[in-house]
Amino acid sequence: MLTQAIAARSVTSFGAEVRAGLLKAGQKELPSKYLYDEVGSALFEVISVLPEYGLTRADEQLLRQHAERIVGRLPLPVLVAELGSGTGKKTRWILEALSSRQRTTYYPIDISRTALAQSEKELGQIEFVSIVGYERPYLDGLLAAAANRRDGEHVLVLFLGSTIGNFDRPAGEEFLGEVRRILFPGDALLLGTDLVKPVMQVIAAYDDPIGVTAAFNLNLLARINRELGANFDLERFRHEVRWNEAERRVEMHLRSTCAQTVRIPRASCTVSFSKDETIWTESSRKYFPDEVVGMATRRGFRCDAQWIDAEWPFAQNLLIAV
Ligand code: AVJ
Repeated sequence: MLTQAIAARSVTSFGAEVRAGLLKAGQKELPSKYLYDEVGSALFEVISVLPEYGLTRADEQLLRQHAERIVGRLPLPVLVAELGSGTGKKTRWILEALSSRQRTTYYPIDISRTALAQSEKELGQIEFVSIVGYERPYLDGLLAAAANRRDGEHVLVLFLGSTIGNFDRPAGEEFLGEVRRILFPGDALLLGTDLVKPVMQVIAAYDDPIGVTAAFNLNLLARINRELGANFDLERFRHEVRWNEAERRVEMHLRSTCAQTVRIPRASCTVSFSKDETIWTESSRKYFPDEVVGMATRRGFRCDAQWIDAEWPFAQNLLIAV
């Protein structure tokens, strides 16, 4: 078992992005990637087992049920690179199916060292699988992982959990194009996408009755307090969920319950909020199955297969670079 971590090169500063997002004219916003510090990632783990939130269960179930079929359609041998390693739990099914056919190197890519350590712990014991983590942004990490390919070896990229839904639609499609540019014809991308479903079901999934998602959202302000020395009063912000029909996305906001001013010393700024003004913290787009095929096709992939969960509409899309 070869296990090593390759450290980050440069990381854009948290403070600079917080400053830009909160001083922006119009809708204030914060990049959703900052929801996932150690506390936020732990809260997301809880979200993923809530009865109202079926996304992670559907994702994992599809991978468990279809791992053999998925792997059976891949050009072998492959190395595996995963964008956003998370806990590594659902990746197990793919790696186990692969490891009975070939020795496999798995490259989890994540800006969070905790996530890398976790996926290593979860998957480190699988026979014939070696793990090399990259603590880098997705595309930097993918470029580095793909550079390890040997003659005749293909690359399988995993982008699971509908993380693509956090991007704007155009940016999501553009991202597929960027992944494609790193790949060779015949390489594969397994893309998980949450699908359009009744609005009530979506709202309930992001506004659960015991408040885990609210805590997940508010933790972003707590993190700014911890890391940037800010004085957000968490009692004065409320978790809010909106369905944006035009964009087909669910949005998380933090609503200021009164007029207030917050100091953020290590972002060198002071931010004023009017009563009921919101900070937009995350969006999660929902897709039509054909829409995913269209996006992929325009960006140099063909959709080889699509598996859809019957209970919670979610799709695993096996895309092959053409
Ligand atoms: C991890 C991005 C897929 O969009 O559903 C869950 C994050 N936010 N509840 C999603 C999330 C609030 C989640 N993703």
